[in-house]
Amino acid sequence: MSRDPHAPYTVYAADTSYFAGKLEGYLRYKGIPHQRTTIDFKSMEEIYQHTGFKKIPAVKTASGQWLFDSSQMLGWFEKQYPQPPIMPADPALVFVALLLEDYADEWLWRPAIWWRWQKRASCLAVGWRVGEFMGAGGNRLIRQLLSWYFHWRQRREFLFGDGVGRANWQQVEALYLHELDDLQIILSEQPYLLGGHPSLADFGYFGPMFRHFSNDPDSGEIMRRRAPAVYEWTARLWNESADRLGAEQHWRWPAGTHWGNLLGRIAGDYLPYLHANAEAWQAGVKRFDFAGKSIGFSGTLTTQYRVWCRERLRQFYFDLEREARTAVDKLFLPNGGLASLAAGPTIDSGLDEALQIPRPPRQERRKQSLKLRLWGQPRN
Ligand SMILES: N[C@@H](CCC(=O)N[C@@H](CS)C(=O)NCC(=O)O)C(=O)O
Repeated sequence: MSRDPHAPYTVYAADTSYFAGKLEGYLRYKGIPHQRTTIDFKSMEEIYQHTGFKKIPAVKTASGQWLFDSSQMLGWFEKQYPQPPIMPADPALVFVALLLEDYADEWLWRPAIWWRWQKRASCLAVGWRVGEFMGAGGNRLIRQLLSWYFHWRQRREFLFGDGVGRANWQQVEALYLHELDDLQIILSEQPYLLGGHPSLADFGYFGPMFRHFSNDPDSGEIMRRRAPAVYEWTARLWNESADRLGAEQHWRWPAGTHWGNLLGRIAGDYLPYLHANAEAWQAGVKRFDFAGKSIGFSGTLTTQYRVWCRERLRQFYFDLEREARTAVDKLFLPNGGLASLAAGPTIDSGLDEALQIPRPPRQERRKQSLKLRLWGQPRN
């Protein structure tokens, strides 16, 4: 019997969802008592009413409180179930884990959308699944219409309406292949990204790698052939249990050219992007042009949530003791450095309050614009 007063948890999820896969992987690993419910239009409304975000995963506790946002939830669950921690003992490595989680959450989202909705077999298969759970059930026509709608909406929202076009689609596609090539080497040498136990970095990567890349027909076959160690890791993590692994943890500091490549993408592309996004947010502009070291986007949408992501990372980075900060700086220096993370004064996302969890059940109804009703809330 669990002694957790909040348990059992009801997890609102879908078996196609990036972030629900990330959370479920974590809950299974920790053996946290939960039951899973697949969302539909009605439950998305319920989630929105209580959390203010029409997104999954969301969790209802036994006493009716609400949790949401996978990063916030992993932090909250770690406080309820601290052993064994998913954060390494060394604060410098904790920073690396946080950064890897954030990069996997936000930067690998675009290639995951590309490979799912731009490739024919994947978009047909996943569209059909989404159509089923979003309320069509056995009605073939509605299911087909929903499938087309999601196909159109995701491509518009995250690809062609967000700076992807003729000039850069090949680089977007290749982001997946680069990850595979580097992770294949790392995961051939050790069971998890930072050593013998899963860390926050593994759960972060689980988002894109599990429900999208390993599962969708087109990217899945590429993973099996090009990076079997990554494919094996997806199943290993899904089937892992903290009890089985035991309490003694061995962490490994990232080293080697494959890590260099991966950290180089973070330092050369992702962190400069986060910086440019935060500056655009502060200037109040809706879109901005971005040129990173290996990829650029013209007219990409400014995203408030990613201003918050950068705020969190900066806070952790600046709070590091001198020795840990030096270790992190040294790690990134040959790969482009962390200047874009540290640059300028803090830019406030204004999202801290809205992302606080847990949330008590809400009695008052939230009003919704027509756009929110029809288009949903693909972005935070
Ligand atoms: N930052 C959030 C992102 C959650 C998110 O974007 N979830 C997607 C599914 S993977 C969603 O619910 N999208 C709503 C929609 O597409 O309408 C988290 O970490 O949980």
